[in-house]
Amino acid sequence: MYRLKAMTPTVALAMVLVACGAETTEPTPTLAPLVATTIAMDDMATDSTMNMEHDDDEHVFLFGEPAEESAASRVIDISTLDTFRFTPDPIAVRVGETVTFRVTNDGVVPHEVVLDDQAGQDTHELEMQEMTASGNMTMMMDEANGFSLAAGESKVLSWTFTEPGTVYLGCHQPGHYAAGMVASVVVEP
Ligand SMILES: [Cu+2]
Repeated sequence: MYRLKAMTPTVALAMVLVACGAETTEPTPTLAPLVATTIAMDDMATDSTMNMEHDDDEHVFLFGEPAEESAASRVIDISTLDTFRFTPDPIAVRVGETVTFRVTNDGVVPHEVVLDDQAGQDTHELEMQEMTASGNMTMMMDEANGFSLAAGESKVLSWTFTEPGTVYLGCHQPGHYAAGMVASVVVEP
């Protein structure tokens, strides 16, 4: 809770900046507004009520939800490669199925795995680009829908898929996503 109170002035400032930015063609690209705007956009994307008590770490997923590893009916082994690819790709799952993705970085540079729909991938890519531009750290923290992987590292992500369609595993290390480091997860009805 202390964190939410601490965030409130920043979010309020960001909202003013966003409001200003909407009226002009290009907000001044200084560091502080970029970071603040990212926070504000997160809140707007996940909470239409703009509730200031909302935890900005919470992310609403339209295609499923995180699951306990013990609930998974199968394990799908995935590798991240320095050729900016995931293998295998595509990956097929079924609606209602809970699976564990066991992802291993078989490359020598850091990679990451973010499970999300196209909008989520776009948002995360923008956040990573802004962090890179600002000179801040570019390794994402472990989240409900993803993590970063050092060379040789292996982590698991368990997920229950609830809607048919195609979602994605994306790597948003600088330049990787643009180079095509995204795999399709086809959720079959
Ligand atoms: Cu990568």
